[in-house]
Amino acid sequence: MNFWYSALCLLFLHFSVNAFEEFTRERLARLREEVREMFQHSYEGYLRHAYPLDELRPLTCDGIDTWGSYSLTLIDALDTLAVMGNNSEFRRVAELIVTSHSDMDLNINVSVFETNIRVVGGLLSAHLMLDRGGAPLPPGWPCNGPLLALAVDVADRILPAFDTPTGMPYGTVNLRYGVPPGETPITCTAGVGTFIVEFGTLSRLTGDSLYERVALRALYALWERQSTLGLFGNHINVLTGKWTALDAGIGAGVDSYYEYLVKGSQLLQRPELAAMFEEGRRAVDKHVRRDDWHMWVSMSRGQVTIPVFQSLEAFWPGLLSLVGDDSAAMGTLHNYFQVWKQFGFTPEFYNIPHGEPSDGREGYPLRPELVESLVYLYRSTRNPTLLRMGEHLLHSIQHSARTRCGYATVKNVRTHALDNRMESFFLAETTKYLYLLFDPDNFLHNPGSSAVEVDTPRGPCVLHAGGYVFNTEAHPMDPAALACCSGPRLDDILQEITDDPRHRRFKLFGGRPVRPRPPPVTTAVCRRPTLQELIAELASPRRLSDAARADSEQRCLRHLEIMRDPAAERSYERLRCDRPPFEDRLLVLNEVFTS
Ligand code: DMJ
Repeated sequence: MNFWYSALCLLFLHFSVNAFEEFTRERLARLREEVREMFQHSYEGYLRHAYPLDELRPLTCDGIDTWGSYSLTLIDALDTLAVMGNNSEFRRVAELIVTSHSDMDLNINVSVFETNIRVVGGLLSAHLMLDRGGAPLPPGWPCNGPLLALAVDVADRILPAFDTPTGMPYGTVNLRYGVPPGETPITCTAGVGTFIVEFGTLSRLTGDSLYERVALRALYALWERQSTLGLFGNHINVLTGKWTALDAGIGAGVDSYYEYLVKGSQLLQRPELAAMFEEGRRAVDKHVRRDDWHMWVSMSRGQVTIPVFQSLEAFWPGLLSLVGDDSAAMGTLHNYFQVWKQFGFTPEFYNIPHGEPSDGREGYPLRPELVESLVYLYRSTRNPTLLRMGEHLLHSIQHSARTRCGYATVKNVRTHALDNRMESFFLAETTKYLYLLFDPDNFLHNPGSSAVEVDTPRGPCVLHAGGYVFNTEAHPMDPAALACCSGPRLDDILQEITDDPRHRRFKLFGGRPVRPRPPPVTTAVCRRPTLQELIAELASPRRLSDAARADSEQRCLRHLEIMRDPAAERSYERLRCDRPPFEDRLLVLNEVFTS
């Protein structure tokens, strides 16, 4: 343990002692209610002034279509209603979305990334929460249902974007016609590597492995193109596989690629993805990290190119906590929180050497990343200082961003002037994470102490046993539901245990005749982990044994082979892809660091 970490711990301990005295259950309940009111105020503002458009404009109190034309805020906010226990509204809106979006056959160009994380992710998560939200359960749930069908419909409409020689997707797709002619082939790294959580969920729930395979292929395509330092650039040409923006970092344009290696491995029990993250993180620590900051560096040489901290990077401490490294997470979080305290918000870009927001990037669009990290770290450490930080964040937003009909983007963190925009992630993420921070007993924090049994066409299933994996838009996925719809049936598990001589001696199922076992039917790309591996993984999810790691590397190689087998894929009509017009390329340059 180095000197600075020890000093930091003492500092935290000092605050903790004070904070511990302050954070009674009553105080937590008050904070929770304050967050609920914050959500309710902006949600109602959206419904009253903006629905069915995508977003509320919180200064003019009207609405606007932004990312598509699919009532984005309503879909993005739906599962937050269930998380906060507003079941009647959850039920009403779940039905409304099914009836008002019978399909997504819309002639609109949308971002493949945003549609996936906000719409597909939002629909899947709401589908998996139907029972929690007190909604009627459709026949075959959780492996069936109208919200799942709608998520499949949307995913099918963005799939043509992945029909490229590299397997990496275009950034834009038309929901009716596929990739627009002349579409630029330049996509940011996160735009390539942020699908495995949603697509894996789709595959495991529906039994159609296509989605998971497509997402994995894109992840591996990126992985193969890492620099000799083990770093990833910011933008890549999905037709040629050549990097077009060479700055490596953990913020805008790259962020959720790292996030999905961790979350994909946890949700889908794919240790090879965790191994990829660990390797990627080693390179980040070696070349991108400077003390507890992260800068932008050249992906090939490692020298600093842009010495800024970006507001989006604040998810990183949460991710580190998720992989079990709370000490590194605390150090970095401390730096980010100091920036928040300096201005009352984190600006989009903060120039580290100058200690100032970067010109033109002084805004705070109500982003969730800092409070997201607080949630993971608090869950892991129970350090009440983190609650105090959360309270500080909540009151900054209350103080400066609240308007008559919602909450507004802060245009400039120096002056706290406001902009007429409330992104849908404010209701999907920022308010949800704040609520979860102050609600330690929320079902989403279940440490595995309770579960629910449901009857499904595949037999009895245990759901809501904890271990929820949040997509990058804070839409939680229940891993138990995935196992329920695609994993071995209870009968198979009993059979496996009965067959195993190590278990037979316990006479667990003494007297039960051992039936000959048919070969396992798998829908996923790789073999399923054995029961023993699953148990070992559940008992110690953060540690991979050497044997497991070696096995995961083998599996990783096998995936690559499978992914390269074109015969194994469903084919799409190849879409014409002309050289992008000059304006489009300029637009892409401008997009660097703006996602
Ligand atoms: C969200 O849409 C997601 O969290 C995404 O990964 C990054 N940007 C916003 C929130 O800041």
